[in-house]
Amino acid sequence: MTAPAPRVVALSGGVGGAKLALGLANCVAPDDLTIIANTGDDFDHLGLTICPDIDTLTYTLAGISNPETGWGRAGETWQFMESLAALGGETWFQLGDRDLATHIERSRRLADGESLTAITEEFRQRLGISPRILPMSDTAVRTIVETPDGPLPFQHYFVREQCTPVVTGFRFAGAADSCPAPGIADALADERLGAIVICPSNPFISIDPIFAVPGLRNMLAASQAPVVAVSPIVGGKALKGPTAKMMTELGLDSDAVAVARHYGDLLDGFVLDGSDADSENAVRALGVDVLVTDTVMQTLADKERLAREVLAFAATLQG
Ligand code: FO1
Repeated sequence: MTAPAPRVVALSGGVGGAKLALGLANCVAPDDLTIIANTGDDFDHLGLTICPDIDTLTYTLAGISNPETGWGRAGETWQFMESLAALGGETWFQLGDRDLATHIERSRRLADGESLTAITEEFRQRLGISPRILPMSDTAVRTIVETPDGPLPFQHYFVREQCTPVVTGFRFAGAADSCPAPGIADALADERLGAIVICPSNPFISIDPIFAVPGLRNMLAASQAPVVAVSPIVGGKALKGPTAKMMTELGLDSDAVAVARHYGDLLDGFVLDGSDADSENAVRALGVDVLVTDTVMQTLADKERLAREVLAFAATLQG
């Protein structure tokens, strides 16, 4: 009797995280993958509750995400946006007609008292997605970006201001009153858990909000499974988004070592891109094991290969 396949928990936010989540979904048995989604990017807009990182994960895993942007739906039409503009509505945050259905139905269900976990579960089943997607919390936790000109809600920083403002820090409003969504504690305490994967997401805006939920980081640290992070920095810069710019503005080196250091004692393993192989010893000096490989995911095969390599690496760290 061979041992049952190991279960996997992945932490993901943003487009980069969703890419590896898709790779993991294609190489882990359907019921053995749980993805904890960042909800710090969420915001209330046009009277709707919008959860971009849950939607980016859901659409990516369902194969219906916009291949150019990584967020929103493929094959979108923009009648709603055009009509909204004609009425003088806010159109800086682009909501396609298909994507709009998600926000309207989620907002209706939330107003009816359904939990974000239950809504996310229903949506992923209706979209035929196998892995479980759990929001980090069912209560609102909102990333606030501190800038010299005052605090900005995340999407105002990221989209409306196009990441231009200098970042001096982050706050996670609501975190103190939040708790991990149902299912997270059990998933992280599961004896069959073989790996906890921190996807190549921005550590500050996609992963730190998850750790801001009281108890969640400790659940990860207490898990018997190894924790492996994939660097979101390749060759000293982020493949997408403001990670390197933020790190510089926060007075950090914008390199992969600084990301490993940021995760600190949580990590058992860190995955470096080949272009950062010269950082291997510096990461090992942190007491973290290292896998050096090609972490750039362009094709589906790239995503699946990286996922397999990360899980094989985690297996060497088990025990
Ligand atoms: N990102 C943009 O840069 N511009 C947009 O207009 C935009 C709209 C949008 C709509 C729905 C959605 O789920 C995501 C959207 N994003 C947009 C991405 C969003 O800002 C995410 O927070 C980022 O992907 C980082 O996680």
